[in-house]
Amino acid sequence: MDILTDLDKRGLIQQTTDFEGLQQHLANNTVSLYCGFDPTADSLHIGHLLPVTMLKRFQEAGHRPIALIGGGTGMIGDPSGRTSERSLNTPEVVHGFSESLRNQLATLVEFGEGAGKVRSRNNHDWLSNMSVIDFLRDAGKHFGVNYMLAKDSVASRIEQGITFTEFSYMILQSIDFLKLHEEEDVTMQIGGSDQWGNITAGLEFIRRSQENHEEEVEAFGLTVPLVTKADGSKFGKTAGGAIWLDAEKTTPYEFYQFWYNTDDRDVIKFLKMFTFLEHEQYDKLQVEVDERPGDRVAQRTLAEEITRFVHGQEALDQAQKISVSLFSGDVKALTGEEIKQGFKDVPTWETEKEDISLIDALVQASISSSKRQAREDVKNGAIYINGERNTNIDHVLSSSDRLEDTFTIIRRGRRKYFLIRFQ
Ligand code: 383
Repeated sequence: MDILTDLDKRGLIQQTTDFEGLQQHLANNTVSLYCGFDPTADSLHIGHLLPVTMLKRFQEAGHRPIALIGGGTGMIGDPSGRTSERSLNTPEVVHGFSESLRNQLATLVEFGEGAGKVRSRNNHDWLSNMSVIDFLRDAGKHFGVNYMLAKDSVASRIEQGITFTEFSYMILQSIDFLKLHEEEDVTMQIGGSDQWGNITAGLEFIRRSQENHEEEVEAFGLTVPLVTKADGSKFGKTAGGAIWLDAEKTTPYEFYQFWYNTDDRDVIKFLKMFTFLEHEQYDKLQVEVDERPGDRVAQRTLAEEITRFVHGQEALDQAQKISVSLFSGDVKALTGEEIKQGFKDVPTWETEKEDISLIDALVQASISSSKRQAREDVKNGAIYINGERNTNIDHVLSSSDRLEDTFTIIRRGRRKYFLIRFQ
C-alpha cells in the first residue's frame, strides 16, 4: 500500500494540495519533507504527537523528513488557531525551549543524516540574521496584504486585534519552506490543520519565486486532522491540564492512564492514528471492543504502544506495575519512585518521622472527618495500611508501616487513596 493510501485509511489526512500529484510524487521520488515545532514551552505535548509520528511514518516509507525547530519563528508567535495575541518570551527563554524540544524530538525520532534518519534544522539560523530590507524586498513583495487578510489565522483576529508582528508570521514560515526547498530539496510541508494557511502561503511563495526559473519544481502540503473525541470534550486536556511528553511534567504512569481511559467509541480511531499497528491488528482489536469491551484490550494496546513510543519499554513496565498495584490494592512492592509517580495527584499529608496513632493520623491527614469517624472507619474495616486491612483502633503508625522509610499508603474503602509522607 502506498503511504498516502495508508495515511488516508488511518484517518490521518485532513487536506492535501493536489492529492494525485502528491501520490505520484511520493511514488516516484525520495521526498524531503518537513514539519515545524515552535519553542513555546519546554516540552511538546500530545497535540504534537501526530505530526511527530507522521515524520516517522514518512521516514519508514523511505522518504526524508526534517524536524524544524522554530528558534526564529518562536520569537514572533504564530497567530494560527489562537484567539488572542501571545506574549513574547525573552530570547534566552526561547533558546532554552528550542534546546529542550530538540532533545525531546531526538528521543522520539532518530536524528542524523542518511537513510533511516530524521534531519533537524533550526530556522533561527537564517531568520535571525536576515536584514529588514531583504525581508521586505525579497519576501514581503510577494505577499499581497489582501491575501494575508483573507487567511483564517488573520481574519479570525481582525475584531480582537492582531499586531504587525503576528500578522507577519506567515511570511516567516513561507521563507522557511522556500529555504528548505532550495537547500534541502524539500518539496512537502506537513502540519496540523491549523497550519494549512501557513503551508499554502509557503507554496504560493515558492511558486512566485520560481516564476523566472525555466523548470518549475512541484511542492505540496499535507495536514493531519484535529483529533476529536466522541463525547465532544477537548482531546488532550484533563483536569490536571495538558498531557506533556516530558516525563517530569506528565509522568509515564499518568500518560499511560490517559490513553488507557480512552472511550470505547474512540479507541480504534486513536489506534489507527497514533500507533504503528498494521491494519489487520486494529481490525482484530475492533472485535475485542465489540465483543469484550470490559476487558479493555484495545485500550491497553493503545496505552502500551504510545507509552512505549514516547517513554520507552522500561517506563511502560513501571507504569503498568503501578496501574496493577493501585487497581488490586497490593501496593507493598512499589518502589519510592513508583509511589511518587502513582500518587502524584493523591491527597498527601507530610509529617515528621515520629510514631503517631493511626486514629490521629487519619484525622490530621483529613482521611476521616473526626476521631469518632476515624474509629468507625477502622472498626468497619474500611482502612487499609499499605494494602492491608487494619481493624485495630489502637494501632500506632511506626517505621514498620513505612515503605522505603518514607511513605505510608492509606486506602479508605475500595479505591480512595491517601499518602502520608514522613520526613
Ligand atoms: C514554524 C516554522 C515553520 C513551520 C512550522 C512552524 C511552527 C508552526 C506552529 N506549529 C505548532 C507548534 O509549533 O505553530 N507555525 O506548536 C504545531 N506543530 C505541530 C502541528 C500542529 C501545530 O508543531 O498542528 C501540532 O503540532 O503542525 O499546532 O517553517
